[in-house]
Amino acid sequence: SDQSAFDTDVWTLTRFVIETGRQAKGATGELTQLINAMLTAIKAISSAVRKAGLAHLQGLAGSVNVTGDDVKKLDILSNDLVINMLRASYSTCCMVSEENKELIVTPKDKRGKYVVCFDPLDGSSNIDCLASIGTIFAIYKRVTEAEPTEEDALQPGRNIVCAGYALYGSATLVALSTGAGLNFFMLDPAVGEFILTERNVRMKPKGKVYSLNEGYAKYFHPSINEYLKHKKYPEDGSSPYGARYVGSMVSDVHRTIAYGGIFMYPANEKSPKGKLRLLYECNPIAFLIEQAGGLATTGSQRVLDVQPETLHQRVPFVVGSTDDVNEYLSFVQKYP
Ligand code: AMP
Ligand code: P6P
Repeated sequence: SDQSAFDTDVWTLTRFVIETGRQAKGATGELTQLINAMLTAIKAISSAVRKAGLAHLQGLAGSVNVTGDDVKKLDILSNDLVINMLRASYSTCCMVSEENKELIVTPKDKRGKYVVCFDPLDGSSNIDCLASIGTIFAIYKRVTEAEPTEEDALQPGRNIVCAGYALYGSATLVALSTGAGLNFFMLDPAVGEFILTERNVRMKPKGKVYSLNEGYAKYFHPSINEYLKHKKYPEDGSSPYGARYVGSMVSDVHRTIAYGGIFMYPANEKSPKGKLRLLYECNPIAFLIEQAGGLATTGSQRVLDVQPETLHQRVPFVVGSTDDVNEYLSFVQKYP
């Protein structure tokens, strides 16, 4: 309630990032600047998402994005916010967005040493039914010297310097890691700041929930359907798993981190590489899941070890509690 004691020494995300920046030897403050610019964009997106119905931001904007999804107005607004805030932070040399087919090169006079791959509003097909949606990003150091090129963005996820997601759910949460563990922050709309709520989040080694779109069962590889059969009719006397699927990845992933279990978007006959994009959906989430002690695999290799070839490439994606992901991998072995 508003009568609760006012914390006069509160850990905001801005303060947290400044603190970790001060502890980083030789840091110039550029990454801190970049993270805080992303947070400003996220606060503005959160505000727009919560006003969408009132501000007539819902509904098709009449175009489709590079991967053929109908683009809704909030998508465009979110994309513009992220690009403009990051560009104004003087810390990026180029960016990759789900909404832009080509690499977004930062104007010379505004360039810095970082590359940001982001999905400004993931799960946007859920906007009109008010299901939770999210923003996902991964930050890398550039690898080229002069003009930025796609090479700067086509780095394996193990090179990530910082990654995070925002979840616009019943509250607005940011999950963030710069490689020293995963931290959760909740937006206090009264102050307009994200407050540290959980430090160094650790996932359960095994959960009780599986999460995937079983509407594709007809097209799944046998290893998937055999694994699901084991979850529903366990022969070893253990209890069957529950099923949860929002269809908005940030929601499904956040629940998997918070409660344990497994989230899957595997390949299927109709999408031989699955649906989720490596650079701005799978790599950032895989980085965060590993920071929380979980696993992230394509089914044949660690997600963070995939060498990207194109900006919008897709990979099969299975993440979650170590025991659950390893159990799935045992079915991949058993049913090659
Ligand atoms: P900078 O010179 O500020 O771009 O930082 C150089 C390196 O120091 C970054 O690439 C990070 O590895 C580390 N670093 C800088 N700022 C932070 C921060 N706020 N939190 C964690 N690590 C940081
Ligand atoms: P399907 C949303 O469009 C998204 O990109 C992810 O957020 C989500 O996990 C997936 O697609 C849902 O796809 O095929 O189950 O509707």
